[in-house]
Amino acid sequence: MKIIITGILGQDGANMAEYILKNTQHDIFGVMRRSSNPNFINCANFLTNPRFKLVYGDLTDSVSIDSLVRDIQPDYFINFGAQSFVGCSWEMPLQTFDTNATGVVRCLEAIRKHKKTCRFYSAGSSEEFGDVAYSPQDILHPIKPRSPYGASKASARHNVKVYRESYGLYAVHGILFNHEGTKRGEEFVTRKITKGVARIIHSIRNKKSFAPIELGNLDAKRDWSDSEDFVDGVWKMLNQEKPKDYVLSSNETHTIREFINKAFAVVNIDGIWHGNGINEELSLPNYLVEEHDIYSSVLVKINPKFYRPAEVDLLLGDSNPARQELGWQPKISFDNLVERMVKYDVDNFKI
Ligand code: NAP
Ligand code: G4F
Repeated sequence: MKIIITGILGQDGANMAEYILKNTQHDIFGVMRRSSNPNFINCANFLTNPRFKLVYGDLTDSVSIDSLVRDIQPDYFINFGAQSFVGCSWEMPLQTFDTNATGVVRCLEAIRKHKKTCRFYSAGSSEEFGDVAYSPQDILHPIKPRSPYGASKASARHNVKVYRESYGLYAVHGILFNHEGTKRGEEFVTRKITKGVARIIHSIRNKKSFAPIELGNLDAKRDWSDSEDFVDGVWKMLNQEKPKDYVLSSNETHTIREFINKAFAVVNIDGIWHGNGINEELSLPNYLVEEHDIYSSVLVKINPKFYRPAEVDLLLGDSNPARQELGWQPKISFDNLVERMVKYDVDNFKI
């Protein structure tokens, strides 16, 4: 079997490739877009695997997507490629829509024309639920996006349904809640925090002053899981008797503030919160400042530039249908996830 995976240099694409290489005998064609200085760090474990091949393609370029499907004749097409950062989707609404929404139509059209039996995965998002109507959110929750990113993913969802019903394609749009890990991009809040904790603890241990981690809205709640658990769920979604969309989530929700507390606790720092709104700060307790003989003590401060024009305040998923019908079961808890990310970033810290 041949599998096309877009977004291969990103978090989920690389984890999916590792999962498929380990659990199947299939060949993978990992799609990367042309970039002047690509970063292969997430693919280090499989770049030279004989069952893996890197190919060029861009979701905004119909010719490349069409040619890939025509020439490779894939059995599965897993589309993880996206402008995936909600925060900058207001600055780049057209590029976001072209990649995330029109890009999915380009994939579906190529499959319809050249390989109708190819199974297609579309990377949907809990951002589609936006200002949520109820909790926990399940697959029937109304689509109410709050960002150009959320709107682009909602549009992709509609087209996956249209192509499934019009042409009989095996196409699914998984609604995945936030998922993280050691391959997570550094602009996302979890990795920004764990990298920041690593930088700060390194400074403290070397008796050097440090700058705080600057963040936006700490009250938002997210349902966080591990990406490695989720690629297993995606593969199960692609291998049902009939195509059906599912939610993948941890079924728990936590504030950004809770994530920060857990992350500092991993390095034995129990910070003290004080102030409100844009003046809120997390500081080192005095005994640690004195013990380590350092000048700086603010661990986290607010920078309003990280607030968004519109926020998704609460995400909490209901993945029980995926657990019952697909037999999917996540293995990594919230505490394990934070600990794994912090320890990885502390161990791999470079100035
Ligand atoms: P990611 O780490 O940002 O990876 C996205 C990948 O897409 C990157 O490798 C990027 O390439 C590639 N890409 C961007 N524009 C492209 C284009 N025009 N053509 C081809 N490739 C392009 O994201 P992720 O966390 O792995 O997420 C995977 C997918 O799941 C995305 O569609 C995301 O929107 C969706 N999703 C993620 C989450 C989550 O919490 N992680 C939750 C729900 C849905 P470069 O490496 O060149 O930048
Ligand atoms: O880590 P985030 O940027 O992730 P967000 O916006 O929830 O989106 C992620 O999850 C979606 C699924 O729900 C995916 F579809 C999407 O591709 C992506 O993977 O922000 C999480 C929360 C937000 O409420 C944000 O306002 O953290 C808040 N936040 C507070 N300070 C911050 C910051 N986010 C970022 N990125 N940077 C900050 O400094």
